[in-house]
Amino acid sequence: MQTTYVMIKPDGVQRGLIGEIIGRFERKGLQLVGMKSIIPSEEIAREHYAVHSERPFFPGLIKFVTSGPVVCMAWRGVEAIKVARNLIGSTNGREAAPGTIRGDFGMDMGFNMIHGSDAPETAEFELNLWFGDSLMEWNQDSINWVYEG
Ligand code: DAT
Ligand code: MG
Repeated sequence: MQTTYVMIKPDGVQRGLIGEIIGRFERKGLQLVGMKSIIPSEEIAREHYAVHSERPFFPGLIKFVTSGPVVCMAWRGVEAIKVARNLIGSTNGREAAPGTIRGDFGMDMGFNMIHGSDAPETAEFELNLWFGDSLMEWNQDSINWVYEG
């Protein structure tokens, strides 16, 4: 099992897409092990996007992601990191495949509504950054009808 960090960004919240987006992860069969909504501080936003700190779009990205509420989530499942990235779609909404979140609802590169960890190391870093050790351990009974083995 993997756990991945997923975050609905301020544009997704402003556009009223929280329920639509969460529903896709739920219906896929992933398990929700963390969720909260906050307005991110500049400090946490800068840490989260530290890998992009030298890029020209970095200041705008920080301003955007701290502009209003985000929904922070932790989703667990077999290969959850890749599964979540597949649900999310490629970075630019105009090029993202239909059926993905960005492909269905997005028209922009910066305003792409949602973040998902891209590797086990980044998932660990991001989950720790946003949730610390407060993830929930719980048994989801329906799991027996999600995985055969
Ligand atoms: P992703 O969110 O698909 O993992 P990323 O990690 O490369 O994409 O970039 C993080 C975010 O930064 C991305 O969701 C939107 C923004 N971004 C990336 N490249 C950009 C660019 N060339 N211009 C403006 N914003 C960009
Ligand atoms: Mg990324």
